[in-house]
Amino acid sequence: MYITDDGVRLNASLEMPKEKKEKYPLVVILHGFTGHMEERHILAVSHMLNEIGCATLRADLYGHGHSGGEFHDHTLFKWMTNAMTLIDYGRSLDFVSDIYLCGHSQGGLTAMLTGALERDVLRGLILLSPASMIPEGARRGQLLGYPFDPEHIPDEIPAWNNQTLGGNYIRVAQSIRVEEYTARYKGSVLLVHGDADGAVPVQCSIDAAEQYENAELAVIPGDGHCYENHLDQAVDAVRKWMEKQMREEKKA
Ligand code: FER
Repeated sequence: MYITDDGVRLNASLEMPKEKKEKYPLVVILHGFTGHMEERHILAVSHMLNEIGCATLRADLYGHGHSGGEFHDHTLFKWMTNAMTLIDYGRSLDFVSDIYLCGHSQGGLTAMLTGALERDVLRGLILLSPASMIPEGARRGQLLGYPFDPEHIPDEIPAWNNQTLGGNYIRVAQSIRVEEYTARYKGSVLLVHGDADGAVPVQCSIDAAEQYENAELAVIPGDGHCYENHLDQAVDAVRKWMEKQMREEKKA
């Protein structure tokens, strides 16, 4: 199905838990930079959540997968707007109880930023290897291993898979102070990160766990950026945390 955000079609998939009930928590799941909603780790988390009684909404974000927009033109602002649109869609569903936002890497950073904007709507954040160093890298002139002059932003820089990324991506990223967003979110946060992640250092999650008022951190020893070695452990960390949230939800 498609969910439209300001005229841009977002390819999305809503999946329900097996067990039938009147209401379910909904987890909105965001992929990373150059990723898409069918990636192995995205599917693994989503299907586990369906098993334990959550509905999930996965989507391809602007310029990615089968959604509209050009990769070259995507920015963190566009992804944040996409995330808000997906949350609004979730709020329109009468079977949805609490809404959680989950994101991997750049999608994890997007979840951190959107979490602050939707702090009164989101029951919790699940941050998988969140790429929280992107804004500082953009200010320093270092993204994707490509150095540039942060005061004279290039029209484009080389990105993965022979693609190019427009300078507006950098302009937007430079404007974001991640710690202002983490300070604004007071709900429950789970961080999951492999300590052998070569794309996003585990320190990003260690720092974020300290910045949040109410965060838990699961470091997966020997795992990489997409949980290539221990996907089961990453999924299990999310399962345990979410089961605890659902028990507390019931009590409330
Ligand atoms: C970067 C390192 C990692 C970067 C983006 C990422 C745009 C994102 C990784 C991901 O989403 O998987 O320098 O710059």
